[in-house]
Amino acid sequence: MSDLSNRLKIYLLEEGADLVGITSADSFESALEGCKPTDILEDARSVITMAVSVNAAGVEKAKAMAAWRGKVFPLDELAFKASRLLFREGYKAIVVPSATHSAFQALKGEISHKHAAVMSGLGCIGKCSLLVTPRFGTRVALISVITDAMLTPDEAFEGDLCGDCSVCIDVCPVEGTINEEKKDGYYMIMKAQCVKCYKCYTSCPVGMDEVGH
Ligand code: B12
Ligand code: SF4
Ligand code: SF4
Repeated sequence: MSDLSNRLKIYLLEEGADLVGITSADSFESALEGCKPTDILEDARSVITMAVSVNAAGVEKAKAMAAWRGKVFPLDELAFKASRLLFREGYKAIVVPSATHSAFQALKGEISHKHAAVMSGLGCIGKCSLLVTPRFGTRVALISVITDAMLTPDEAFEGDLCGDCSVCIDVCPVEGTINEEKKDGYYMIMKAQCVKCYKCYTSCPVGMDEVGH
């Protein structure tokens, strides 16, 4: 691993990230049109993705929403720190916000943090189409930083953490929103039907014993 990649990871973990991964900008080839790192930074080479755990196992919607929102500012700060370190080393860096109003409206982000997280080894896309991490299940909040620095990429996550589980399908209040259908090899949901109840997020049994913070 390059010295800069290593330093960046150690620094971000010390500053409060629970998981940090790096992927190459090239790994976004199959991403939606307009949602590639090079659409944001023309000479993008690497994407750093950070996850912070969210203490929302088994809680109701209002608590889950508050717990998730409470992580947006810490994540912004972590991403700012990552971009500042890269800038001081002479590189360009652009923060992709954890989620913006326009991204929720358009049903697609500037880049997909879930996609970046899978490619940088943090977890897999589960049946509910959320990122599932081995330690925290779905209960993480994500942010990414795009840079022209050539960092050492992590291995993409290859495992399947869902197996025969169907908890998210069973708890979703809008039938047919979560199904076992895959597109391009990944689970998809019927996005427009989602009522944002957080049930798939709070109920995933993976990492249920890890409370998070
Ligand atoms: C738009 C959006 C929504 C939309 C659409 C959700 C969706 N499934 O895309 C709505 C409003 C429905 C929504 C709901 C929720 N969201 Co939301 N949402 C976003 C946002 C802003 C963009 C996601 C996006 O770009 N989707 C478009 C594309 C990527 O989605 P897609 O077409 O389904 O993607 C598939 C394809 O790209 C395919 N694929 C094709 N080629 C390839 C190649 C590779 C390598 C990979 C991996 C995949 C892949 O796999 C993907 C997954 O199925 C992100 C923040 C961000 N910028 O990433 C948060 C985000 C995904 N949401 C989040 C959360 C917490 C939620 C909710 C739990 C609560 C809420 N906010 O209401 C629910 C859960 C619903 C669900 N089961 O998905 C978290 C997810 C954390 C996690 N563990 O994954 C994010 C990352 C916000 C954050 N920064 O933490 N969300
Ligand atoms: S947030 Fe609620 S409605 Fe949306 S997919 Fe998850 S369980 Fe279904
Ligand atoms: S609830 Fe079960 S099926 Fe759904 S994402 Fe979590 S492990 Fe996968």
